[in-house]
Amino acid sequence: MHFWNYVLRTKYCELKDYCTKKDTEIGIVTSQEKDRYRVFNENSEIFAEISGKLEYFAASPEEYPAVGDIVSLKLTDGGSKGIILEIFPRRNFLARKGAGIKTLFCQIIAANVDRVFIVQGLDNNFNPRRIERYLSAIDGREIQKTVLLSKSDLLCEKELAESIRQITACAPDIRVLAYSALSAEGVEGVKSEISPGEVFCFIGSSGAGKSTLINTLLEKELLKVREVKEFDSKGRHTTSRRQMIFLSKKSALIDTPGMREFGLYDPETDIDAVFTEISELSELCRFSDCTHTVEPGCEVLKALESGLIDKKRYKSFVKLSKEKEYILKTKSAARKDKNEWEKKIALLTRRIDTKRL
Ligand SMILES: Nc1nc2c(ncn2[C@@H]2O[C@H](COP(=O)(O)OP(=O)(O)OP(=O)(O)O)[C@@H](O)[C@H]2O)c(=O)[nH]1
Ligand SMILES: [Mg+2]
Ligand SMILES: [Zn+2]
Repeated sequence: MHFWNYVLRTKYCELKDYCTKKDTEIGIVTSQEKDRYRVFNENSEIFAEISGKLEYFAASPEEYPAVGDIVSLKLTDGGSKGIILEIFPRRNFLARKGAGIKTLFCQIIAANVDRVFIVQGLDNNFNPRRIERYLSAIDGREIQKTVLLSKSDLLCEKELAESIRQITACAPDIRVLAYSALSAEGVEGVKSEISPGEVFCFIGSSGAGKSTLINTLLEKELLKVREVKEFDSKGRHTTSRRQMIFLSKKSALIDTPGMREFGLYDPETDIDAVFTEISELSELCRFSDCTHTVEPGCEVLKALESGLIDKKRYKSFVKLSKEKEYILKTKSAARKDKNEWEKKIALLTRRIDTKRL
């Protein structure tokens, strides 16, 4: 049975009934590029746009459809196109702070994801700090995570073991798998992470090997991949849009364009879970709101001086904590503004009502 028919029966049958009653269709968003979407409805993939109403009421980027969203549609052009009417509530979503923008807005990478594969190359792309960032930004309660180290063919056994050790050190409870798309070594291990009826999203820098891996899993050259020699470090992307691909019709894989920045967005983000050696010590600090940077009686600083805590990990922890603090402040300021605005509107409405009386 096709992935979509399977999840429709097992996860979304109530939504399907709802659509049938409203004389609309139910679909899953399979690709998004600017304001153009592709949606899989029943048995085929069609192009779709969003309705004027959805556009009008969308107050922020989160309120636009994302790949993986379950939506209701009205078919047009004899069923070959569609208009997206509603986005059903998301089970979860994978997001980052909008790149390069100072104000806080959220960019949704994919919705309703079961597992995220964080792909990193064992070439000059290798960077444990970036892995810490990804792990901190993705909500592990909602979305399972696996780190995939590509291009293992470029390293000798000893170098490979050292790289895996470094990543395992920053992700103690996360599975870390190394593989080579070139020799196929380790690819079976990646396959065993993929379960039927689930959605898997691949994220990582440009050139990490996301599309190559998806092609390997599909056993066909479906996605565009660039020659290694054409790659430069300027962040040119080969993949330009987020796209869902069905693996032997049972599972859904989402390819994404390489990301240069992965800013934290969610104020609930659990940094402590990624830095357990630091968060455990922080409970012993003299001040409960210790920032572990200047305070006297800070157990984290003590452990740093005695070499118990890794300096690079400490720096990474402080940086991510500051980012989280910034999100919290920005969000609460935005909430305050909104409350004040709503109070003003309520007052104005009351005055108008009193005058009318
Ligand atoms: N040696 C080696 N090269 C690989 C491996 N996997 C991918 N590559 C090469 O790495 C380059 C980049 O691969 P892509 O799959 O296009 O990378 P991507 O992550 O999809 O990049 P964007 O689409 O730009 O985000 C290609 O030239 C691949 O052939 C691997 O396991 N070993
Ligand atoms: Mg790609
Ligand atoms: Zn402290």
